[in-house]
Amino acid sequence: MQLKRPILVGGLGLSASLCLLNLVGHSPLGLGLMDGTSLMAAIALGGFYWLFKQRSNSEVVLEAPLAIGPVDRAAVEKTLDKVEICLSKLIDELPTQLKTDKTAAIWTKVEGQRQKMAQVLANLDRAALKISVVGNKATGKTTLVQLLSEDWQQAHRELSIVELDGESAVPAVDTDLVLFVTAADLTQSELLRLQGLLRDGYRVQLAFNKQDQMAPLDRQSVVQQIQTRLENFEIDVRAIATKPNPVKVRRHQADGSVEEFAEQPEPQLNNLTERLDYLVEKESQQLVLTTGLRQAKALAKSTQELLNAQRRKRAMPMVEQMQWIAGGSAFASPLPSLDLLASTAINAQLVVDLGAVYGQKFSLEQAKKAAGTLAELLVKLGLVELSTQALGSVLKTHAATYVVGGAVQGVSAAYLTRMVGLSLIDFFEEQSLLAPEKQRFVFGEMGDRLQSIFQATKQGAGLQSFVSQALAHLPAIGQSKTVAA
Ligand SMILES: Nc1nc2c(ncn2[C@@H]2O[C@H](COP(=O)(O)OP(=O)(O)OP(=O)(O)O)[C@@H](O)[C@H]2O)c(=O)[nH]1
Ligand SMILES: [Mg+2]
Repeated sequence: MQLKRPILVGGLGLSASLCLLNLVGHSPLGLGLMDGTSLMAAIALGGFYWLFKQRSNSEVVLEAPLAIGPVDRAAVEKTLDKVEICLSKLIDELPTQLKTDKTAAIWTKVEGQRQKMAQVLANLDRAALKISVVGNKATGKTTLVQLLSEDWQQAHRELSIVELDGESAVPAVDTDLVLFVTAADLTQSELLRLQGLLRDGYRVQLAFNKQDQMAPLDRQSVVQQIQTRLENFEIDVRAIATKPNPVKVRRHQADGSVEEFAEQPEPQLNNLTERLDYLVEKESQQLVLTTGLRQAKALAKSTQELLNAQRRKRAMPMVEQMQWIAGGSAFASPLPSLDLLASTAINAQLVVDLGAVYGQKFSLEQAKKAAGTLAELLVKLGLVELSTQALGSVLKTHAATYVVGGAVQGVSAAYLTRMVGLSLIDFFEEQSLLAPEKQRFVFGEMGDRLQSIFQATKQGAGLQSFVSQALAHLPAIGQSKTVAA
């Protein structure tokens, strides 16, 4: 019985999938139809690939360069134009009923985005700067803020300086300069935080505090060390001591005795205040424009996310429709190769349709190739195998159901189609957040995404509820219930 319908049943699903991949010219292992031994090898390879991926992810690599070049007003305006285009698209794509119903929640959101756009523009002309002081615990942030406010800030009254608590606090979006305080060579987590700040478009100044705790020679080598680490980041480093430890002073008296007392050295802040003077006097407008650009970009992102949420509402029913078509055809088809051709055709259709929802045009040729690549990934990562087994055992627990031959195939095909659909939506959404020149529709790079979507769905009652839905949607399997009763 099983041999007649080998598609997606246990390990045989794998060989059938490989057969298909061969048909569409995508044999991942160059083996075509496989026997039992090579099948095991393929499964093992899938596992190996997974292990390998896990390992290579564990090391943190700092990306460079991230520094921001000079910003002009036109760049901010251009980004705001994009926000407006995105809002127009959103409105344009609204279902007719929402388009006319101005009380709908989406219109409040659109209005909110427009107000923020006006605010960004208005803020470009301000004179007051905002500095946020960040850094690890007890590096001297409070002492520094206090010192600056007592002295340096008196000459720059329009300026505000705030200390952020916590080692991962994110500065307010209207922060013009982040003053990052460290008290030693930068740790990996500090570097990551710096990198995050730069990626988010903040201008950063580094203050290396507690110089008094170091011998003069060490001082220099640590400063150099820090500068080397920051080479690609264009971040300036200033060595300071906001509250040097008291030093013991011995004074020889006229009578020959020695008097010993502790003296509090003056704070060493000049290095930093010189630099801050320069920034406030010469770079103030740049700092404000950089903040404006960052705000405009944040607005572009949140607007694109609004658009994506709207698009997802159209995309999900498409995925659902396709998954039941895939399930139905896999269940009904007498020939495994036909089932598989059907499922690739369905996935290709999904690429075209979902692409269209997310504003990406794919030819049928491109879509077929993409579907082949995705099928290849599913096999290579062992996901066909895993889900077929998992769904098979869930089906067995449906005691009321007499599971006819083909039920596992049907449910699995539907499930795989759903996972592919969800991954594509995720992929298109992520791409939409990138600048057009950075968008890359390389479907072969969707492996991690497929893995995590499978993982997320497998947890909890995901599979169980999917099987219940499948039994309701695949009529032939549903009928078999009466056979059992
Ligand atoms: N030796 C030395 N100690 C300093 C210096 N600056 C600050 N300290 C000391 O470091 C400790 C922490 O200083 P704070 O200014 O409270 O540091 P902080 O970063 O605000 O600390 P949290 O807000 O708790 O994270 C205090 O005991 C300060 O006296 C310095 O230049 N040299
Ligand atoms: Mg503090």
